[in-house]
Amino acid sequence: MDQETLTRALAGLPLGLLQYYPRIGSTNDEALSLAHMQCPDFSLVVADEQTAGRGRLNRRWYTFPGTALAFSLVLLPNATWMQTHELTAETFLPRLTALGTLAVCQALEERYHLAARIKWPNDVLVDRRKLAGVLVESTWEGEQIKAVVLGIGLNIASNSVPSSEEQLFPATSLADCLTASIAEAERLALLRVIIERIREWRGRISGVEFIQAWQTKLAFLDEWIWIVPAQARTDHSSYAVKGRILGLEVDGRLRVEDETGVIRKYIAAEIHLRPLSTD
Ligand code: BT5
Repeated sequence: MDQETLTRALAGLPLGLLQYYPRIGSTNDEALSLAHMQCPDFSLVVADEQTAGRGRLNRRWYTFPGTALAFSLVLLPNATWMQTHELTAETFLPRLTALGTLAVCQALEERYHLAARIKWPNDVLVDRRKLAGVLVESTWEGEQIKAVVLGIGLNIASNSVPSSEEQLFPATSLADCLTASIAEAERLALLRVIIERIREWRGRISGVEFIQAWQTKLAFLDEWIWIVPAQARTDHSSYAVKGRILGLEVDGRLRVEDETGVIRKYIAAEIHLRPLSTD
C-alpha cells in the first residue's frame, strides 16, 4: 500500500484528509491530533503497521507490517446532528462503536458471504473467533463532544494474528476464514466497502432500524454465556455469572436474563462476554 494506491482505491468517497503511514504508533492517536487541529469531517488515517496500536482499557492491538487493515476516521458530530437525533453523549458513543462493528459485518457479508457477528460491544467475530476490533475515542469541549475517532483493526493475512498468549479471545484472519490468500487490491476494496457502510449508517444512527440491524448481528443472541465483570482479572473469575443474551435496549445497553429469570441491562464498561465453552 502507499498513498497513491490508497487514494485511487478510495476515489469518490467524501473523505476530508486522507493520510497514509507505512508505520505509525497508533492511527487513533494521529486521528485525535488531526481532530485537535480541526481537520475536516470524515478525515481518514490508514497505516500498514502500528507499533503502539491499542484496544480498550489500553490493551495492546497488534498490526504487523502489511498484514492487516488499521485505520481511524474522524467524525465531527456537530450540535445539529446531536440535537436532531436527540442523543446524549451516553447514548451516542456506544452507537458509534456499533457503527464500526456493523459496517465491518456488512462488508464481510457482502464481499465474502461470511456470517460475521458482533461480540458486544466492540469485536467482530467469524466462526466465533475475533477478526476485528473497534475502538472509539472522543475529544470534548466542556460538556460537548468535539470530535469522535472511530478506529478499526481487521486481520487480513494469516500472520496478522498475534500468538495465542497475546489473545484475550481466540483470533482469526480473513485469509484463515476464506482459506485463501488475500490480494492487496482486495484489502483496499474491503476498506472501501467498510467506509461506505459507515457513511451510509452514520446518517441513520439514531433510528430504530440502526438498533435492529445492530441487534440482528449480535453474537451469542439467545445463548447462555458467561458475563464477566470488567474488573475481573481472569475470565474464570468467581464473579462471572451465567446469562442469556436477549438483545439491545434503545440506548445500546445489552439486555441479559440471569439464571433466576431477572433481566439485567449492562453498559459496555461493566462487563465482557465469554462463551460457556470455547469449542
Ligand atoms: C479492540 O480492543 O479490539 C479494539 C482494537 C482497535 C484497533 C484499532 S487499529 C486502528 C486504531 N488504532 C489503534 O491504536 N486502535 C484502533 P479490545 O476489545 O480491548 O481487545 C484488545 C485485545 O485483543 C488484546 O488484549 C489482545 O488480547 C487482542 N488482540 C490484540 N491484537 C489482536 C489482533 N490483531 N487480532 C486479534 N486479537 C488481538
